[in-house]
Amino acid sequence: MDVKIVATRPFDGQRPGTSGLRKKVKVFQQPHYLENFVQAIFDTRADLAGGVLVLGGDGRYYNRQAIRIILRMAAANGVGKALVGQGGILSTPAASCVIRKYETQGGIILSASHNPGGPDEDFGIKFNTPNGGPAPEAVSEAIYERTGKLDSYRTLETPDLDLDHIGAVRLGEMTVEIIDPVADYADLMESLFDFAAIRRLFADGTFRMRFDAMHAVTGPYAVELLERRLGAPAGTVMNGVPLEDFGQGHPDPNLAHAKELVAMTKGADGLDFAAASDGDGDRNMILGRNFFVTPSDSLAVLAANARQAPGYKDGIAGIARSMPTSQAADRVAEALGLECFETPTGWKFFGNLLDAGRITLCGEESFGTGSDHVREKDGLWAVLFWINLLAARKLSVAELVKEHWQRFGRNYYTRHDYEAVDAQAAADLMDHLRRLLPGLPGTRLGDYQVEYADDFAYTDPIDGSRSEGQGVRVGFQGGSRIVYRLSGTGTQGATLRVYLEFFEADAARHDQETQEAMRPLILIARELAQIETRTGRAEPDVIT
Ligand code: VG1
Ligand code: CO
Repeated sequence: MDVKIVATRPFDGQRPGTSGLRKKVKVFQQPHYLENFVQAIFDTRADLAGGVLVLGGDGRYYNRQAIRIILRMAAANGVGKALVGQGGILSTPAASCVIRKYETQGGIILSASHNPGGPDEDFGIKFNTPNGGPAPEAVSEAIYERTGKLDSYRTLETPDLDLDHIGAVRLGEMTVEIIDPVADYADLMESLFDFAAIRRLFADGTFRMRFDAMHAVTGPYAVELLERRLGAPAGTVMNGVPLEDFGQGHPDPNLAHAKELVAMTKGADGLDFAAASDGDGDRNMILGRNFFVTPSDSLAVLAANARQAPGYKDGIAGIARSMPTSQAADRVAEALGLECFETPTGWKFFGNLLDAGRITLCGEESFGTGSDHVREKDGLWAVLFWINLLAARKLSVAELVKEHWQRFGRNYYTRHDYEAVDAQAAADLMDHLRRLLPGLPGTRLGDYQVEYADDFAYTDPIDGSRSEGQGVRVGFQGGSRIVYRLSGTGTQGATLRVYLEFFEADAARHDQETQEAMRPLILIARELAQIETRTGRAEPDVIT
């Protein structure tokens, strides 16, 4: 094996964000850019030499080229074996499943998740540790530090490998095993949910649903699970063929980007159930007839009903949610006498709690829900969980959620995003808010009395690691909140996220339109942060 040592120089800005390194494809296509980051992974993860690496991505533009670059480098860096999804495909939760199942030394996932794909759009790479989860901050930081010092990387000069046929081939001294990207994951799903009950629901013929794969990675997974293993009618999965540019869409399962699907749930004749997933398959949106389930409510409803699914029949340990996620899950935890954790944004912060068995379910307001079955959020898992609940409880989506609100109260919730704003203006806005913090507690903003105001910091209860500057929280008496933070996944300027939550205990007031019910809080949030004066934006770009 002739290892080629290629001279290189560090690039600025290879620090991973909320979920790996995400940049425009053009940035990744610069000579040595991807290679440097990958070499930094091999340099800092010594056990990959002689070990097993999982590799796959969401199929977006540049996925195949990147896989080939990484495979050559893996062989040149002494990796013993690479497990690669056929065609270079592995959804993020499936990659996590494979890393865990085969007890590998980690994985590299290629994805920019819900960001658009194509030659002028986004690409991304992240390293997952042997527990199957996204690298914790200390690991990412070590990789980043290494990128600043590199002067060479290792690769091979070999012809392109065939990624499309299942089986093992050699690359230098490394074995490359092309695996079925769906089978292991589908088996895991079958072990968690009541497939017999779900099959009966579909066989009955009255339950009508669609799953929108948004031309992204979940198509083959959803067809296998819903149409093949569970017997849903052909065509249940829409946009099921993964495309490099996601059909020029924005593979983000929310009310703004999955319009066609949402329309199918409207009216007296609307679907009973509809769901969608994102580019890499870790997000989910849940809809019923004329009904949208907020991701925060979804986590709370799954937690309250978990015993209905065979995989959780003995009950759950604790629950965790990211800080901006609504406190609906906290109310369930309290009622069930479970521990509840509030973590910074990003799935990596759930890993230690899951590994330690302190939590079983966790979620984020950004359409992310998951459990201890893998170490990533999992879109299809959430969809199957919901179908399992509908089959077991024999209620509609709306009935299930309304029943939940009756019992626990309703946490009205919305997120307003201001995208691609000037980065300096966004940083100044956050500074302005931080300066206001000490003076806020005890003051009144409109009808709301400020109870606390802080810049969220978190100490991991398992390893004691500390994460600061995780977003500004303003909490009001009665449980309402405003949270501000800047996105760590965007590739253009800054994205300001404003998260709003308003608690209503009275069931007679649970049927208000969300934006209307939250209007006073929305206006307070805009004024307090001086959003229009500082960013020039009178209205958000995306409301979810
Ligand atoms: C966003 C979401 C966050 C999520 C992250 C990765 O991050 O807010 O909750 O964990 O995306 O999800 P940010 O920093 O842009 O707010 V995914 O599906 O993009 O891997
Ligand atoms: Co994603």
